[in-house]
Amino acid sequence: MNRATRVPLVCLALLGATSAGCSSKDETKFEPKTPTVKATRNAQGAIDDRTLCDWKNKPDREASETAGPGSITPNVRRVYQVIGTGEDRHKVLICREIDTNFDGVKDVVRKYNDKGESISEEADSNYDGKIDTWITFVKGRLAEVKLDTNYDGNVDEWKYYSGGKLSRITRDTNRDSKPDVWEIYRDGKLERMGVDVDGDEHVDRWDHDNELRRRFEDAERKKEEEEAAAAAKKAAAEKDAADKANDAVDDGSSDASATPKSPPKTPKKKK
Ligand SMILES: [Ca+2]
Ligand SMILES: [Ca+2]
Ligand SMILES: [Ca+2]
Repeated sequence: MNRATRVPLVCLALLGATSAGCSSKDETKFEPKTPTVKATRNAQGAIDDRTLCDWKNKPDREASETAGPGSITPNVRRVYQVIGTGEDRHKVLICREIDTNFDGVKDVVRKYNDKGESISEEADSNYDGKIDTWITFVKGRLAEVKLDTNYDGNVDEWKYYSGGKLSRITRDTNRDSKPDVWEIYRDGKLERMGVDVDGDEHVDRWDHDNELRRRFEDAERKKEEEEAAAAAKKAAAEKDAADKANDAVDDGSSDASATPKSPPKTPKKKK
């Protein structure tokens, strides 16, 4: 009895330490004979990890937990839908959620269709317990990202993608939940920016050149700064190397350093 209950706990404890623990077996085999997750009950007792996948009390779904990179305890849960019966019976990954900051609470969830394509992702990027990032995929490709950048619960930035590339961003800068800035992108680069000044959700002014110029100048300045930093670093490294070389010479035979400096006396006076 005692031993029987203890085994899973040992398993759990091993999951993080050794990647070849019980978890990876379950994951690669796709056949968790021991339903890996029976619990939000963890080894200790009752820890609610605030699961974002829908799998509890669903007999046709199975969940498995593994420890991702850098985690000691299982922080990744995969939920599978069981499809078919008998010989046809197989499992499809429909949901994956991760505790990315290892505090025991799940903060990113991605959902998949039965073709294995991503449908959506949600994330609590600042770990305050509220979702602030919503991503939508179309045919498995990134299509839309909605962000609550000030974490007040309202979306204030919408990013739209076409063919996987950023095509448009709209922003709500005055916090009235309506977009007032439009940015149009081509080939992933900002082409023009429009501003709604009077709040009727129509662009009143296209800041075409100004914005482009600003971005260009920003990029240029950044480049210059990086180059300056690189140059400074290089100079420091060279100085360091030169100092070392000098030290080496000083430490070494002084004859060696003396010889090349003083050229051989020129026997000029021949007459
Ligand atoms: Ca977390
Ligand atoms: Ca949040
Ligand atoms: Ca607005």
